[in-house]
Order: sequence, then C-alpha cells, then structure tokens
Amino acid sequence: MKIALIEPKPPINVYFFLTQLPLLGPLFLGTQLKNAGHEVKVFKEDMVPVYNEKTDELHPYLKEADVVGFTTITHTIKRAYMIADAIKRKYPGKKIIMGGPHPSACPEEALEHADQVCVREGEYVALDMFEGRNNDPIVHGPRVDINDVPIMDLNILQGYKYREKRVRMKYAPLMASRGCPFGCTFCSVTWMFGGKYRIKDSDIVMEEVMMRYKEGFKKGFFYDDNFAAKHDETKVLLEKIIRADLDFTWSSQFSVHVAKDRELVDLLKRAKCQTLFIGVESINPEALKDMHKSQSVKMIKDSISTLLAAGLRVHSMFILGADSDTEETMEETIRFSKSSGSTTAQFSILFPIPGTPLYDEVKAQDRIYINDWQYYDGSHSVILPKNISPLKLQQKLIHAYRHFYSRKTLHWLASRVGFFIWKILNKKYMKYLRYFSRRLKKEGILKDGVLTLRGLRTDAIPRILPEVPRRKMDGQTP
Ligand code: B12
Repeated sequence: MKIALIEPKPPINVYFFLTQLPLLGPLFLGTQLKNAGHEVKVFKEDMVPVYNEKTDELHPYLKEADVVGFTTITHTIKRAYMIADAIKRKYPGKKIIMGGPHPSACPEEALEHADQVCVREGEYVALDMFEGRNNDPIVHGPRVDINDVPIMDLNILQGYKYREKRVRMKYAPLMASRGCPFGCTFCSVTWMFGGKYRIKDSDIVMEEVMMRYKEGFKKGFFYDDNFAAKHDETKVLLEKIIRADLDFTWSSQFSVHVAKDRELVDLLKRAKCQTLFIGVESINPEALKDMHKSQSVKMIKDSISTLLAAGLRVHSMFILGADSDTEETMEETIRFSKSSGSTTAQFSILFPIPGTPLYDEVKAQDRIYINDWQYYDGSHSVILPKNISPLKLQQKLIHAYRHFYSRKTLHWLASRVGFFIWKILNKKYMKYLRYFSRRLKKEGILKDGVLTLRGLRTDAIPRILPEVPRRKMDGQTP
C-alpha cells in the first residue's frame, strides 16, 4: 500500500528558523507503517509543499497514494482541511485520516474533511486504520508504552536528503519521554498524553542518539515537554550521554524545578545540553495562579540564575494576558525578561488551545472574539483579556520583543524587521483588532468581573476572520 503523511505548513511562518523540526507523529507512525511493508512518504510542507492553491495542483504522489494521513495543530488545521478537500474533489475514493492535537480535540469538525480521525496517541491504532481493519469514524488511541515506539526512519521524510547530503534539518529530532505531571490551564499536553510521565528506557534513547550521530547530526532537540520530570531517571540517561563523549550538543524543554537539583544541573552541562527552554510564563504571582503553574516567582528567579551560572543557555518563555495581568504587571514581566539575563526569550499572548481547561473556561464565558483557527498561535490576541484592550495586549507583545532584543544591534534590527513584516502579513487581523477594540470601548461592559461585549456569542462568531464592516455599520455585531 502507498501512504502519504502530511504536516501542513502554517499560514505565516514566524518560526522559520525552527521549521526544520517536524512534528514526530508522522515519523513514528510512518516508520511503523514502513516496517509493516508499506511505501511511506512524509511531507513536511515547509520542506516540500503538497498543494498549490493558486493552480489547484496536488503533489503527484497524492494521486498514487492509497491512503493520506494528516497531522495537524490548531494553527495549521485550515490548510489541512483545504488540502483534504482538494484531494477529495480530485480523487473522491481516496481515504483520508487525520490525527494530531487539533483533530484530537475537535474530531467531529475534522470528520467534515476526513474519513477517520484518530484521537490522542496513534501507535496502537494506526496500522488497523490504514490497513482498513478499523473503519470507525473516530478512533481513540490508547496510551502507548513508549519503549514500543520504533526508532524513527528519517529517510521517509521528503526533502530530508538531497543527493545523499542532508539539507535543511539542523537538529536531530529525539524524544525521551511523554506526558507531563503538571496541569497548566493553557497547555494541551497533559490532556493529549496524560499526567503520568512516561520515560523511555535510557538504552533505547542512547541507541537513537548514536544513530543520529552516525548520520552526521552534531545537534539535537529532545521534543520532551519536561525533559527532567523524574530527576533520578534523567540522571541515568545523562550519565550515558557523558560516557559516550560525543561532539553533540542538544536542547530541550524543562520546568523551573530542574535547577533545584544541583547535581542534575551539573550533569546537564557535562552532557552538553546547550539551551534549556523554560516555561516562566509570568512574574505576576496571581497570573501564575490563574494558569495553575506549580512555581513561585522566587523559584523562577533562582532557577534562571542557577542555570546561567552553570554556563547553560536559558530560553525563557513568557505568556502575556492572564486574567490577573494588568498593563503594569505585564510591564514588570517584560522588564524581568531582560534583567533576568535569559539568553533568549519568547513571548506569547495567552490563547485557548481546544481541549484545554482554558478553552472550556473562556468559551463558557463568551470571551472568544476570533474563532478563525489560523490565529491560534500565541502571536495573536483572540480572547477578551480582563484588564486591557485586545489591541493594547497585541501592542504589548510587540513591545516585549522590542524591549528584550534591544541589547544587541543585530537583534534589535531583526526584531524591527520581523514585526514590520508581521504587520504587513497581518493587515486584515490588525484592521479587525482596531475595529473590535473601538466597539469594545463603545459597548463594552463589565459583568461579574468579566469584560463582555453586548451581543458577543462565542459560538456565533464565524470560523473565518470577518471583514471589517464600513464605518456606518460599526454598531452591528460582526
Ligand atoms: C516540537 C514542538 C514544536 C516545534 C516544531 C513543531 C512543528 N513542526 O510544528 C516548534 C518549537 C517550532 C513549535 C512551535 C509551535 N508550537 Co509546538 N510543540 C512541539 C511539541 C513539544 C512536540 C511535537 C511532537 O512532535 N510531539 C510528539 C508526537 C509524537 O506527538 P503528536 O504530534 O501529537 O502525534 C501523536 C498523536 O497526535 C497521533 N497523531 C498525530 N498525527 C497523526 C496522524 C494520523 C493519521 C494518526 C492516525 C495519528 C496521528 O499519533 C502520534 C503518536 O502518538 C508539542 C508538544 C507535544 N508533546 O506534542 C508542542 C505543540 C504541538 N505545539 C503547540 C503550539 C501551540 C505551537 C505554536 C503555535 C507556538 C506556541 N505559541 O506554543 C508554534 C506553531 C508552530 C507551527 N507549526 O506553526 C501546541 C499545539 C496545540 C494545538 N492544538 O494547536 C503543542 C501540543 C504544545 C501545547 N502547549 O499544547 N512546536
């Protein structure tokens, strides 16, 4: 059987420098399907696009493929639907299966464009779905034993190799665990993979590291959401990496708790961990509480300084716009990002990922004013913040980047150019935001402590960002 697995490209690629990192679902499942004897091609659209919407042309392999699978997050779901619809239009008999975080949270919506949807993990159900033994429209994937997950065969990734030379992928994709013991309200990981942290046998991880190293990779990225949730087991793996003595640096995501264990920090440094991506989110204690972060402001500050003092790089990730955030608290967080000495920083606007407690909460409160999934990426304001206008919040995000990256001329220049381009690409969004903020000012009321707009009903907002009505229609609900 011929199988195509597609990771659609995002509408605007703000992560262009990191886009060599493919989502691992298609690589794990594709390897499994290949091992079962199928011909598998994985298309990460940033590398090899599969659809030209201007000419309505599909990649030739999609004609040959018997089954087409999609892996998508909320931000890329619209393109997944567009490509799936084009496939169905041209080849009506072709089977389409969708999976990934967004279809898992919204399976009925995805079924309007696919024959089957996989909810949560795919490894134990994919073979039956692709080979046609399980034809249920919605298939719930059980939690897998991650030691059963095969070592990825990167050769199935189209565009990965060019004339036997590796191109585009700088970081070897690796994964040593699944799940997260924390329950941050905005994150879909605990819902997708569970609160029980599953860690891979360190020998299997080492086998994969060695394989990537032999393939020529000098850098790696562990896709774990919390690389060191179980300190003792992580230490076993780190000791093995140190013993292997490779010319190989790597990075991963961590919680601030990592720095409480000095031995662990020391091992990370010796194992050539380069950058720790830390979920700081805010230094407003109330905002941390809102988001159910299991960390205090003191822990954040201690953690960053300990890691930096150990010679590690810290990429701090911040979230602006929690319910307890005011302009002042956000300013404090922004000032802290720079004074903390963090090597790099990333700022997001709080946004509701379907499936998360935050999504259910703001939906029930009718605070979603943009339903268009393409804006669900953390760089757009889509829900009514409590203490600031949506437009001001958007401007705060831009200000945060400018402030943090003002240290070095090159960074300053890059952030200016970056946002200039962002604004051009987001003309429609900015126009809508201005219009919406104007209406909010005119009609907004405070009800039970929540800012609401008269007549705003989350479920009545269209899925496509509405055009801004002409001035005379300003009074009407969009
Ligand atoms: C690595 C990573 C990145 C990388 C690159 C990812 C990429 N190519 O898009 C970087 C750092 C660039 C990144 C950026 C962003 N990310 Co990110 N990222 C991840 C991370 C940590 C790992 C992804 C991964 O490979 N997981 C492991 C694989 C095995 O899981 P999986 O893809 O879900 O696949 C399993 C199932 O879903 C299912 N499945 C998947 N596809 C299919 C297909 C079929 C046919 C079947 C049957 C089954 C199936 O089976 C798979 C195996 O069990 C996840 C968190 C996580 N643990 O998943 C967040 C995550 C995917 N990111 C997320 C987000 C929101 C973003 C950003 C918008 C930034 C932000 N503000 O956080 C951007 C957008 C990037 C873009 N594409 O435009 C969210 C997405 C939630 C959502 N519903 O949209 C996640 C889930 C994190 C979270 N906080 O909730 N990200």
